Amino acid sequence: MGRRVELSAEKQEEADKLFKKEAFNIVASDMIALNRSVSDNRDPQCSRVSYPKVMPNASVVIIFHNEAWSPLLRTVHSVVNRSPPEYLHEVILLDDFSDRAGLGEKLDGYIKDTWPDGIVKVVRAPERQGLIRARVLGAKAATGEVLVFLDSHCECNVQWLEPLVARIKESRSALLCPMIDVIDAKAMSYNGIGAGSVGGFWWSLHFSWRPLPQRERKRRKSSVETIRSPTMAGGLFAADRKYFFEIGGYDPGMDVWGGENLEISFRVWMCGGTLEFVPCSRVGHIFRSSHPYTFPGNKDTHGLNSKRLAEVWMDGYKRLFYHHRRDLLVINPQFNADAGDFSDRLQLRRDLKCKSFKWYLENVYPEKFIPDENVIAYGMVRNPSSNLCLDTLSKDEKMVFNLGLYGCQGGVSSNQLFSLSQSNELRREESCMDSVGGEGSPVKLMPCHGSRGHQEWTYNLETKVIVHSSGKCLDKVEEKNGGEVKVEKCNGKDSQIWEFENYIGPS
Ligand SMILES: [Mn+2]
Repeated sequence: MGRRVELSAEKQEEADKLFKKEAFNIVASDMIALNRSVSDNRDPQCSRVSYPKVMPNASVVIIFHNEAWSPLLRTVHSVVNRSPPEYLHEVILLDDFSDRAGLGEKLDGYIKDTWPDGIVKVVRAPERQGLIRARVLGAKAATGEVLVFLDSHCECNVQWLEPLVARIKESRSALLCPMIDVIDAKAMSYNGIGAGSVGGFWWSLHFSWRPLPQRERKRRKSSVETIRSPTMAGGLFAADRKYFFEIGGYDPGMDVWGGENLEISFRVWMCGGTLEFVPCSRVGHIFRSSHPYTFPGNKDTHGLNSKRLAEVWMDGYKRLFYHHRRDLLVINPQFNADAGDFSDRLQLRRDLKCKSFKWYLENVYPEKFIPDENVIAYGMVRNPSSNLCLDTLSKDEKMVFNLGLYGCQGGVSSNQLFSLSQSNELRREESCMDSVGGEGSPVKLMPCHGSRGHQEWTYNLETKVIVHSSGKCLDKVEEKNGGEVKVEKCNGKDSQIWEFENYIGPS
């Protein structure tokens, strides 16, 4: 039933040793039945949905490279055991050039013995493809009406397939993501998650989870209805097979891993499709703490793939990506920022008559904060007498921390990009400068709450002071790199003078 595994002290020691290599508890995984059941953790409404008699069939494509035996086979067993045979056309195991023992003849033999009807097929890549190109190879080998991509360390839950194929029957241009449950990498327990999130992104083009927006809460009539999401996390999704190729599959110029999930997300929305999360389809996934495989050539594939996606899909908004990745802006032999030729992808965008990225932001992701549009001021916030600027000091912006100061970097450091929003927040993409208002209390960066109060700041263009809602002025604690900022009684001294790199004014 997906419960946690308890290990003896001896076994635990072995598990800890192997954890470093595998990034999950292989000892516990090997102790669990390959066909274990999991608890049905869907919304109770889901079991009352009735699906049409005739629905498209699916090819489930599972890519693996040196995956451990038990998670790989548990994935396959869960697919076969919990998919109605009439909708499961085949399972394609795409071996991306593994060299781990057991994944060759032993695997072929196990599959032949376990599924003699041939429902599970192994396809082997002749050389290492990387995740992105391997998925395309797997999709090309598939012949079902619907493609479902899964990672090689998943467990499908009860009735996971029916809501996916049913929705594609309704709308062939919908890309669908099952809800991803967490299989704990240490205890191997199957844990349900809520259905309250959608996908977003950072301007650095990393994926983020976002709370379910109000407009989606309003639009949906029941908890079983699909949820529109601006982006997807990546590994697990379903699409009409022909539609998947019509809109360009994956970018074959992308290497190994990274950025492909945002690329396909932007593309499907901009080119007339939709991206939806399906609350009644749940699939568990082992979230590993690191990539247990190698990146050929040690390239920054996430950066280079993201550069391709920015160049092809983001129009002028690519400036916001390059603000984070100036190293990728020019092809500099020192950094190797060559993302290859993407003229085919630009042609695809023209052929499909896709909409602009501005359309995407306005219609699909209107909550997304744009640091330099519709704001009062943006850029560096500089204290002229010290030439120090407000700076995140590279801290993790998903956390709460004291804001810092650092020598001004002439506009080239994304750590120094701040915006004064129309609602008087002094903010980053997701976090706002916040002060409880006490004299000398440090100013923090924390998630924006959008209701002013501790997060309200007004800029006086004449006196160049930044005044907090408490009436106190933004001030320096110490005049040094790494120093902090505070609010203090306004006194007109140099330490309370601030200049914005770009001042536009209230609209
Ligand atoms: Mn994975």
